[in-house]
Amino acid sequence: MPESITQSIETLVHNALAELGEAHDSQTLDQWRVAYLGRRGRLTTILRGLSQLDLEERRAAGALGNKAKRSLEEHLDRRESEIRQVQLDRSAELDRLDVTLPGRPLSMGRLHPTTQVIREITSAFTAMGFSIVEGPEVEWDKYNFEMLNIPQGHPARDMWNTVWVDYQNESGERPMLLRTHTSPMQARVMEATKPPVRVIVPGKCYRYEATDATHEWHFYQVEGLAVDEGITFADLKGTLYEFARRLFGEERRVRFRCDYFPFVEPGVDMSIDCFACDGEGTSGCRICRDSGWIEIMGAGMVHPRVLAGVGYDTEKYTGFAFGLGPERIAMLKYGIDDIRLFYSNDLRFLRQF
Ligand code: FA5
Repeated sequence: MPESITQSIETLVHNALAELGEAHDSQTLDQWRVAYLGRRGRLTTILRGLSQLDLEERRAAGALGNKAKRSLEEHLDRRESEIRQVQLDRSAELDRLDVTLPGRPLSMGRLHPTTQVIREITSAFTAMGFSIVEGPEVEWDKYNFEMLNIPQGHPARDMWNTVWVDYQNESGERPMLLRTHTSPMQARVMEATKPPVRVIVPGKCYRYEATDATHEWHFYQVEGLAVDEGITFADLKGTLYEFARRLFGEERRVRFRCDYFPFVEPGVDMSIDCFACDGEGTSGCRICRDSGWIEIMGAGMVHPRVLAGVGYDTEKYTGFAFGLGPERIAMLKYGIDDIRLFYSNDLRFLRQF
């Protein structure tokens, strides 16, 4: 074998190993592999040139070339694992955890005060045999007004300032609105079920109103409806009295006064005695404004026209209904003096509950 070939293979191996020792990342290793061992690499080029030699020389030079190739490959593997180990050590050092450090406190979420009060209200009624149903917030005039004995043009419509939806039907009417109360669900539930009915309906309502400390333009209501044979006003009073006792405590007194809602007859509003001044109406009571009583809901016996409207036999069935405002109840329970705090998303307020 010619001396020059042995020499150039040995020089190549020497240079290659020197360069390999300088490689510190996988990208440089890859470039090295291509330069020396690739299809057009330096060693491959030398081995290709052996074809001009005679058989004996070719065999000896080939063996030397292959030995050099194996050696370079072994060195490459070794260098690769060295580099990997250095990288691992470095990242272990950088990501080192001090397990003795105290943990960061977790910030816990909590239920909105309205949700908490709605849950208290609904569980008071479910314990008395009512089941919970929900209904649409975008409603038809038919359910929000007409089926509740409030026809077009009825002056009682002014009791509920309405947000109308910009939708027109083929007859040019605009019958779609954001429900002003949860009472439309009275009609929807009765339309879909035969008596006996015993439901409560928590849900959101909207009114086109200026806001103040006790009025929001969007707020919640919880509606109640019970219809069966022989239901009387005494059942209404007993149910609501029990509700007030469960929510506000044994010692609370309850007062019913006449009120007007077109879908009940007779209609009432229900108040509880003020727990801030113990019903004394002492001068300066911020909660009851010196009256000794706090109004919490409207209620009454379902109007026979509403029962007839859903096809119920008014000779056979009677019922009562009520609608209360959970935010107002939360305000009373927790002494909150402005309803607008509920939905202004101020964490200082929300974290108190
Ligand atoms: C009604 O909405 C009737 N649908 C209630 C009813 C149901 C009567 C069934 C008879 C039978 P009213 O507008 O008074 O009634 O509202 C009922 C309750 O909703 C109020 O007592 C109050 O707690 C709450 N509420 C009414 N308007 C607002 C408002 N703007 N912001 C916050 N809460 C309100």
